[in-house]
Amino acid sequence: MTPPRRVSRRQFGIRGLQLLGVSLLTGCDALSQSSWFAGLLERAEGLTRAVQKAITPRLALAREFAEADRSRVFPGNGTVDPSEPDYQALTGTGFSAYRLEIGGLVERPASFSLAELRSLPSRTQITRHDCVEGWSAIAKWKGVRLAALLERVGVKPGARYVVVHCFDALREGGEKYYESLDLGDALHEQTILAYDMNDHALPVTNGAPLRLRVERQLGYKAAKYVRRVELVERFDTIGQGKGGYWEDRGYEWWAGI
Ligand SMILES: Nc1nc2c(c(=O)[nH]1)N[C@H]1C(S)=C(S)[C@@H](COP(=O)(O)O)O[C@H]1N2
Ligand SMILES: [Mo]
Repeated sequence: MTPPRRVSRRQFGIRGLQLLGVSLLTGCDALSQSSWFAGLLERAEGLTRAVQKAITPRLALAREFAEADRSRVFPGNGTVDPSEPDYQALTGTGFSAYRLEIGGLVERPASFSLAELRSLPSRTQITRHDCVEGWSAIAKWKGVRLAALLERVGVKPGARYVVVHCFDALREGGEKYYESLDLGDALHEQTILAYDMNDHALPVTNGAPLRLRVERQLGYKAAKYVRRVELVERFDTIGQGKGGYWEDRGYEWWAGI
């Protein structure tokens, strides 16, 4: 028999996700009254910072643009053609054998083909990508909401961060690219794993077949060539412990724009 406490916690989590979805449409008030969300933000940030201070900026949408604002050229940056053999094997078949894996602190570890990902709740948005190197570009992105995926697999109560692992290393044989978000950003309405860019399948240059879009942070958070998503309580044992490839090399973990 399942202990009653576990059942209620789990139901709480599912209800919380539904609540979040509804509240994003109805505004901040209902959400700020949700102790589940308040608790989530505190856990996600590991801070006792006043919730009212945390909530507004965390829920705000990044600016969205019109079709006509899209950049004629959207550069590729960092890795633009992963040389890793397991990635090359996938490009050879048009990514038909690709599966996104989701594991770690989830109730139901799973993997998803691109067709399955395309059948889940999606979002389309035209946003501006800002790279720390000093360039910006606007594109239209369509992808599965990370919140929808997390709802599918069920987030365990101890989970605090979503880590995204990629196929590529920037130097041959070097550390693989990775990034991490707290649950507040992972569940944000505009946080998607994008499979389309400007109405076409994402090109290899920009992260095929799947890349993260996290629109209120700098470009290096937007991990390309996503292979695996892992829910963790802490990330200090991953990579060099700072939560991302560039964070391990001195960039900020919270890269708000
Ligand atoms: N896997 C992976 N993701 C990555 C990078 C990378 O080198 N590898 N570079 C990052 C940086 S610094 C930027 S600015 C953007 C570039 O995305 P783009 O190639 O679509 O312009 O991807 C980010 N995500
Ligand atoms: Mo960047």
